Amino acid sequence: MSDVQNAMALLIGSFSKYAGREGDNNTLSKAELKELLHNEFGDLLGKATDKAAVDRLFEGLDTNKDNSVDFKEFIHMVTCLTVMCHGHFTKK
Ligand SMILES: [Ca+2]
Ligand SMILES: [Ca+2]
Repeated sequence: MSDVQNAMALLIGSFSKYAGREGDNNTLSKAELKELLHNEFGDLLGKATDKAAVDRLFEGLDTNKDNSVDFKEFIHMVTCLTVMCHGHFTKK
């Protein structure tokens, strides 16, 4: 697999790992999202794992308001963060 294909597979695998912890295997509950943020994005998001911050982020990500974060909603956050990182690393 190419690096990009590998990255895609890793994202799908990571999402599934957390989504499968409770309730629906295909979506993240708030608790699952918190775990994922804490373990996978810890240093990148800084204090984003505070309860209030997780509540805000969860509501922002859950665009169809079904009280869970599906893969499409999750990948939107990853895309935004990746664009931010890219901007940071390419700053002159
Ligand atoms: Ca779940
Ligand atoms: Ca949702």
